[in-house]
Formats: sequence, C-alpha cells, structure tokens
Amino acid sequence: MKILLVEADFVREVGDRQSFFTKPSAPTLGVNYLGSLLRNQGHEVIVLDSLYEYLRTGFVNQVDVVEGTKDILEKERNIECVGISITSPTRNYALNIAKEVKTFNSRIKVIAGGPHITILRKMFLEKFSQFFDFLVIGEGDRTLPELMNALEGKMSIEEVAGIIYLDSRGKIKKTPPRAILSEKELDDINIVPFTDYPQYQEILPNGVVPAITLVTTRGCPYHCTFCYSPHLWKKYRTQSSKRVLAEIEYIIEKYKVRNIRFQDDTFTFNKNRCLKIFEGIKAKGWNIDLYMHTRFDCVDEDIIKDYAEAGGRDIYFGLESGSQKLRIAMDKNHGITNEKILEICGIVKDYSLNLGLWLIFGYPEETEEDIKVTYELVRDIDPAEVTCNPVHVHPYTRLFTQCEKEGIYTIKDWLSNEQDFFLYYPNGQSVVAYNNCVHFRKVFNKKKVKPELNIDDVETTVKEFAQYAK
Ligand code: B12
Ligand code: SF4
Repeated sequence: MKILLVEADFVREVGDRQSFFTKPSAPTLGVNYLGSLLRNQGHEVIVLDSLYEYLRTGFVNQVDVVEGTKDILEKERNIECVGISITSPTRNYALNIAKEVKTFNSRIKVIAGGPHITILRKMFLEKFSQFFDFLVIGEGDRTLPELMNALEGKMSIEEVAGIIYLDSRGKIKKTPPRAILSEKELDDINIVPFTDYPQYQEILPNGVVPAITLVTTRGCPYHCTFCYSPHLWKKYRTQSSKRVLAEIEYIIEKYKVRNIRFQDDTFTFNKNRCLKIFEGIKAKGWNIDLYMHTRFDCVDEDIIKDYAEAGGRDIYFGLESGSQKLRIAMDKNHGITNEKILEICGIVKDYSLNLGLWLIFGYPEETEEDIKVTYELVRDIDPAEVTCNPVHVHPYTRLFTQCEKEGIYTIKDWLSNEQDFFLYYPNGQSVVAYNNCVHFRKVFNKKKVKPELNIDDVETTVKEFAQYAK
C-alpha cells in the first residue's frame, strides 16, 4: 500500500542554509520512525515533515506542510492512505492537512495518531468525522502496521486493537486497547526498527544528515502538573544501552551524522544505563556532539563528567521557576533547593557544557516576588540559553483539571478549531507572562544576542504584573 505520513507542524523559522549545516535541526523522529516500520513491511512510504519541506524547497519557501501535502498528492497519483501525527497545539494544521486530502480525493483513508489523538479519542472523531477515518490511540508501533494489513484486506478492522473508527454505517466503533510495548520489545529491531531518513539522503549533499534525534525511553517517571508525557506513554520504559549504542553506530555509518540529540524526557533517570551509553560512545571514539535534557534531581557529577567526555555539548534543564514554592506547586524538582541547583550548574560549567534552562511564566499564584527570585537565580546561574514559555494548559494534565474546576476551560476548548495554538492560564497573567518571556530571552540568551544583564527590563514587567494582578 502507498502511504503518505505527515507531521502536522506549524510555520516556523528554521534558519537558513548556513545555520542548518552549522547548527543543524534534526528531522522529526515520530513520522520518520513510523515510515521505517512500514517500509520494512513492504509498504511504499513518503514522509513529510516541515524541516524536510523547507530543505526540499531550497530554504526559500516558508515551511508549510499543508502545501507540501497538496504537492505530493498531485505528483504521486496513487496514494491510498495519509497518516497524520498530531500534537494538541498543531491540531488546526492537522485539520487543514486532512481537509486538503479529502478535498483532493475523498476515498483516500486518513489515519490520525499522536498525543492529541491519544487524549481526545472518540470526541475528536465525533467532531471531525468528515476528515478522518481512523484514530490510533497510544503507541502506533504495532497498531499502524496491523491497520495497514486490515486496509489491504489481510485481516478485519475489528481485529486491530487500539483504534477508533467509523464503520460502514457511520457509527463510531472502538476496538480493545493496545498493550504497551515491553522493554524487551523496545529493544527488538524487528518490532522497533532503527529509523531511516531516505528522503533526506536524497536531497542533502553526499547523503549526510547533520543531526538526528533519538528517543531511547518511553515516557517519564515523574508527573509534573503541566505535562502530558506520563499520560501518553503510561509506564516509563527504557531501551538498553546495547540497543542505543547499536542504533548510534547505524546512523553514524549510514548518515555520517555528527550531532545526536537525545530527546528523552529525562535521559539521565537511570544512571547506570546512562553511564553505559556514555562509556560506549567514548570507547568507540565516534567524535560526535551530543545534546540531552533532564531534571536537576536526576544528575550528579559522574553523569555530567561522562557526558562531557563522550561528546556532550549541550544540556538543558527544566528549571521552570526560581521559586521553590512554585516548583512545589508544579510538582517539579521540589526536593531541590536553589543552592543545590546552583551547585549542579557550577559542575556543568566546570565541564564546559552549554547550559540551557526552560522557564515557565504565569503559573497560577506566581507573584512579583517569584519572578524576582527567578530572575536572581537565572542571573546567578548565567546560562548559555533560556527558553521561556507562558504556561500552556495541555488537555488532561493536572493543571487542566485545576482549570476545569476553576471554570476556566472545558475539554471542548481543545476541540474547537476557533482556539489558537495553545491555551494559556488566564487572569491577565498571560500578557505579563509573555512579557517576561521576551525580557528573559533578551537578557539571558547569549547565543542569540549580546548578554546585557539588566534588571530594569524585569522590574518593568514586575510592575506590569502588579497592575494585572490587581
Ligand atoms: C522530541 C520532541 C520534540 C522535538 C522534535 C524533535 C525531532 N526532530 O523529532 C521538538 C523540539 C521539535 C518538539 C516540538 C514540539 N513539541 Co514536542 N516533544 C518531543 C518529545 C520529547 C518526544 C517525541 C518523540 O519523538 N517521541 C518518540 C516517537 C516515536 O513518538 P511519537 O512521535 O509520539 O509517536 C508514537 C505515538 O505517539 C504514535 N503516533 C504518533 N504519530 C502518529 C501518527 C499516526 C498516523 C499513527 C498511526 C501513530 C502515531 O505512534 C508512535 C510510535 O508509538 C515528546 C514527549 C514524549 N516523550 O513523547 C514531546 C511532545 C510530543 N511535544 C509536545 C509539544 C507541545 C511540542 C511543541 C508544540 C512545543 C512548542 N512549544 O513548540 C512542538 C510541536 C511540534 C509539532 N510538530 O507538533 C508535547 C505534546 C503535548 C500534546 N498534548 O500534544 C509532548 C508530548 C511533550 C509534553 N510533555 O507535553 N518536540
Ligand atoms: S515536565 Fe519533564 S520531568 Fe516533568 S513529567 Fe514532563 S517530561 Fe517528566
């Protein structure tokens, strides 16, 4: 069967040719991984993600996967199926992609999967049944190949666990839930194959893919109030260090990749596994650059040292706030004091790693004092980079449940295509939160702008905050 897999993505700045080759973005993992899975089973697969679309169009056109989908459908006349990967913020892009497909040819089957689908399930199909035929709930590793078999008539649709669909009478049907993959299965390359990027190889000089993402665990053992990850993957599971090293060897040989981005939620949670991976990379002498992110309560000097020696360049932490009161409210790093955080950051710097911080502004009950404390802590840490976001309220997180109770949002808000990209925690705070994001970025982002450690910017927003908070 011929299938097009699309990552529903938004138009974003990916930089230019020069920045792509010097500080490369990695192709999307999810759809490329699913593509490898289906290709191994003999299907003809085309994968479209926004980075590919940008590269394909020669770094000129804006990244637009809806246009890209249309182009491909017109060029490749016999596509029978389109699979779309959807996160909550990208739901409207996904809808536009699905509409484009159904307008082009209503007989093409549209299958949706990914975090947003796994959360909204039946409600999503009830609302958008004219554009989607099948929803895959949770892990697609086994479900998607089985669904393709069913569409080819090799088994019946009802036998495919983990899907929601419209039957021939237009009634919504649900099959039994799909069991999650075990750690043993996650290691098995016949079940979870190495990800291939053939379409990238076709367009990049000498087939070299500069950076590749790896996700070597499923889910996260923590439950921060604003985060959806633990719900998506249910139980935290890891691939073995042996499997991870084998995949790294594969992508180095095949794609000459020099930059590997470990995008696991909490890469260092299992210290032993993590050290074995770093030791393995060192022993092979691969000379690659590494990126990873983690939590302050999941690292120590052994990990940082080994990471740096293995080629670690960047390490990002979810600090979220400098206020311990807020970290407790978020259920994040609450056992950790600011002194401990500073100590860890000191070690990271001793090993010359680029230190990045994620920050959240506008969390419920954030006060002027909290913002000041955050400013002071970030100033003392002196990171290479900060990424700031006003607090997003993702569906069915604990923060969402709190908002539901407070009468701020209902799940219907996440179904409405009127709503923009994110839902924020409101009460006027989002304006202030946004201002803080802008100021913090301006003040602390060394890589992007000259650092000017200036409290005035922050004080201005603190004053604005006081006005909004009244
Ligand atoms: C890595 C990552 C990124 C990277 C991607 C890097 C890259 N080059 O691949 C970057 C930084 C670009 C990124 C961006 C964003 N991300 Co992100 N990201 C992740 C992360 C950590 C891992 C994703 C991954 O690759 N997993 C491994 C693959 C194999 O899993 P998967 O893609 O989910 O696919 C599996 C299933 O979901 C399913 N499936 C998925 N798609 C489809 C499609 C079909 C047709 C089928 C049948 C099945 C199926 O089958 C797959 C195999 O089991 C997840 C958290 C997590 N642990 O999953 C967050 C996560 C997916 N991101 C999230 C968000 C919000 C974003 C952003 C909106 C952030 C932002 N502010 O810009 C953007 C949106 C980008 C987009 N197009 O949607 C949220 C989504 C929450 C939600 N409710 O939807 C998550 C869950 C993080 C979180 N904790 O909340 N992200
Ligand atoms: S924010 Fe990070 S540590 Fe917290 S639950 Fe999500 S992935 Fe895990």
